[in-house]
Amino acid sequence: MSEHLTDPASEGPAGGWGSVKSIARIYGETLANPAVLETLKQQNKPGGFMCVSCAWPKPANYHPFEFCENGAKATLWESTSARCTPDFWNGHTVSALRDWKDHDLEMTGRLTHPMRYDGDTDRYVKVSWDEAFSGIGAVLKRLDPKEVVFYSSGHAGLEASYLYALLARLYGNNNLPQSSNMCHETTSVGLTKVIGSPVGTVVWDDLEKTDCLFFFGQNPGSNSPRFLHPLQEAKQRGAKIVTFNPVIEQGLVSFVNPQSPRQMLTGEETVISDLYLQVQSGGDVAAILGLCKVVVEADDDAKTLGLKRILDVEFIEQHTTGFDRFVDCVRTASWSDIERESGLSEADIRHAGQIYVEAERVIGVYGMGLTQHSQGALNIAMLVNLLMMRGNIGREGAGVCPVRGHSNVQGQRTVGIAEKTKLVPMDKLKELFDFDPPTEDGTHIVDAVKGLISGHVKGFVSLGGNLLRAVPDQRDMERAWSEQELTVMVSTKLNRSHLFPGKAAYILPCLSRSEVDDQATGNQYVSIEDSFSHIHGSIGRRSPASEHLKSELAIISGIAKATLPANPRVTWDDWTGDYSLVRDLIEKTYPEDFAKYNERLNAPGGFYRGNAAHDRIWKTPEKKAVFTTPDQLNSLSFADKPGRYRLLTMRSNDQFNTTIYGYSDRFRGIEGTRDVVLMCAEDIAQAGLKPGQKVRLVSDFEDGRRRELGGLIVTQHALPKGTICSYYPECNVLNAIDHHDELSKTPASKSIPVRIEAEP
Ligand SMILES: Nc1nc2c(c(=O)[nH]1)N[C@H]1C(S)=C(S)[C@@H](COP(=O)(O)OP(=O)(O)OC[C@H]3O[C@@H](n4cnc5c(=O)[nH]c(N)nc54)[C@H](O)[C@@H]3O)O[C@H]1N2
Ligand SMILES: Nc1nc2c(c(=O)[nH]1)N[C@H]1C(S)=C(S)[C@@H](COP(=O)(O)OP(=O)(O)OC[C@H]3O[C@@H](n4cnc5c(=O)[nH]c(N)nc54)[C@H](O)[C@@H]3O)O[C@H]1N2
Ligand SMILES: [Mo]
Repeated sequence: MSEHLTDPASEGPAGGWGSVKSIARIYGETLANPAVLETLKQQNKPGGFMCVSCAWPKPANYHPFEFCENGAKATLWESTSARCTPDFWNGHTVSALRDWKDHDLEMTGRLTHPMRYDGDTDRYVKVSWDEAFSGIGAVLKRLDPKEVVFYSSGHAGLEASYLYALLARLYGNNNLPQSSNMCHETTSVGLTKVIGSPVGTVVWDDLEKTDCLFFFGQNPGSNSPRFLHPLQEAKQRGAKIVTFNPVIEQGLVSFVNPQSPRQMLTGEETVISDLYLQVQSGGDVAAILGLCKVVVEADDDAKTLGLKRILDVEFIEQHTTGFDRFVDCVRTASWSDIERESGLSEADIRHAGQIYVEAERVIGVYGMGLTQHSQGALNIAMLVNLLMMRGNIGREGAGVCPVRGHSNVQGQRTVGIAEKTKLVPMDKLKELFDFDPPTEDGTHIVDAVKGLISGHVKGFVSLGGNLLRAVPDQRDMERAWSEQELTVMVSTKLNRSHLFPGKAAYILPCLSRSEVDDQATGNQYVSIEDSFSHIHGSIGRRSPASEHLKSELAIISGIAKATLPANPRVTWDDWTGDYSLVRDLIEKTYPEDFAKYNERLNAPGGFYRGNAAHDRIWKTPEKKAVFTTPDQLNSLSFADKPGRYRLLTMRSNDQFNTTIYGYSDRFRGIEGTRDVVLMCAEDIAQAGLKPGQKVRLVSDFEDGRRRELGGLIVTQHALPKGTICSYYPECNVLNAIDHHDELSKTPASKSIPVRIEAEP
């Protein structure tokens, strides 16, 4: 495989004028008020608001414009001048809107009023907030708490999230699944198993000191573009970057810094990856095993020659368990098996292994390319194995770095949005609020979807998100969703989950984070936690999109007051009037993480919540970090067979999850449509297809169910043989809810077995 690859279809480097043009296009389409440019300047800085897009950390020494293409688009998208008012529904029925694209639904603009579904006219109609709350409260009081789910997508701040979890527990369940169940749950469960921490160990300082980064299945150019800045700086000081990814992602190839006038004018690019290896989908276990083999061999040589050891023997002996068994497995693994399972050559893996061995401080970065597989947790454990061999965890400039998705997805978990009771200090809740918290574990997303499909779940409250569109077995979900007694969606924009209303259904429109949140004690701060476990205050300064909007926190309080019996310790009105009181409660519940919370709220760069594994304290049952011996060489749950492909569901830079900004995937050279399936030339020829031809993907789970997605245009792309790609969320009709990571139940969205059928 050649170094410095370029994707032949791509329009050039990440960042650069392409990103400026792309932001300008969204600005034009959303007709955002020019004042939004002032808003963008406040993004991700103390005294400003924290980006609503991804969870990438915010540095203490910020740039004049501390936002990226992705964050700017998210802010513009929220600041649109379009409004989805009650009048919109005069012209449209809910059923008719089901034929609309995700993009067109959100383009209707910001939701302005609380709405209730009216079955007689098949439309949403305006209601007052009081009517909405009392309507919701009446149904919730009637339902058995076990039948109700409180979902959250990782947008809402820590204060609202804490109260949301409290609402569920006071109501009587721990049914608090979250978007991370489809995302980094593999990290929460998998990393905890091996290093005793559910989150990454790297902090900003490590990024500045590292001399090598290994990327596995994370795409910073599209999904966390501000990451490109420290990557560029790392390259400029001579650090090496090695990437394992089936797709050539432009952000990992080269970058022109839009904040550098010189680079913008000269078009000078920074090459990001020194070596880019197109591992096949699901092939990382074998690829990493190969890297470990190189390390062991180099260590053997060093021992023979009496040189400094390559293994960090002291770390391994003092801090880990399971090494001997693992190293036996490494020694016995054959290169031919490794080549077959990874899709890479021994020579390429040796090259990458050599870079690893020569680097003093290595960071292992990963994303959905590792987590969303049937053996996603094994993928992560393998990466941790590799890092631990040379003591690259809990040391300056080194560590494991999962890159989180939603801006506060990690933080919501920190403050109690968790379905597992063992993750929550229930005794503290009992003491603070004088009630008996429910003791039974609640539902994970997979259980919630199954509960919906089987009819056991009868009510669903969603704090943000678009669950119906984000999960597998979407066709079943559509039917099941609308059979519920109650659906409540706290949302900013219209989406597909609103179009299958339950018997009682409400859309509750909320403020976005960049907007003024005026309560009894004035404009309120909220806070969020980034991927590096730093907590940041955030305050909105823009006028709200509608005078009828409420904050997420106020909406939760409204539902709670209408549903729960009075409790003198539970003072919803006071909390809504002053969010610092909620921060006091968070501090009382989690004193170690949140000491002096209100005082430290606006510390530049955020305040660090700490992470034991970062200090080499291992909160595993063994009190050691654990080497994992793989019992399979890939992360799949199915075997290859003729005509079966591994479908990888992908994101473009022109979407944020189910929010589709537009149809320009400029990094991959796909313009004007998302109805494509990417395949390599050899696969196209072997299947007897032609580029441009329309095909249908049919999932190949052998469970007797037909799941299909048609109308996809065969598009030739530089991919490993057998790996094909098509877009998320459209592909969610193809995945099965039982196809998930074995340990954490994260849906395996990156390895869906499919067949291809030509369409007439
Ligand atoms: N613009 C934009 N930004 C986003 C989002 C968005 O949708 N759009 N979503 C947000 C959210 S919630 C999340 S979780 C993150 C997601 O961000 P990422 O973690 O980057 O997620 P993906 O783009 O789904 O997949 C990452 C990469 O994994 C690669 N990959 C797929 N299968 C494999 C495999 O088997 N092995 C390896 N090594 N690589 C593989 C894909 O080619 C892709 O480049 O981004 C957040 N930021
Ligand atoms: N096939 C496949 N499926 C996947 C994935 C994949 O890679 N492939 N990725 C998975 C991942 S990583 C994730 S995180 C999930 C995402 O699943 P979700 O988090 O459920 O989905 P989003 O698309 O992020 O939610 C978008 C909606 O959130 C609402 N919203 C936006 N901002 C706010 C706000 O500030 N407050 C509130 N209350 N609402 C707001 C808007 O109404 C918008 O329509 O999807 C998962 N599903
Ligand atoms: Mo995510």
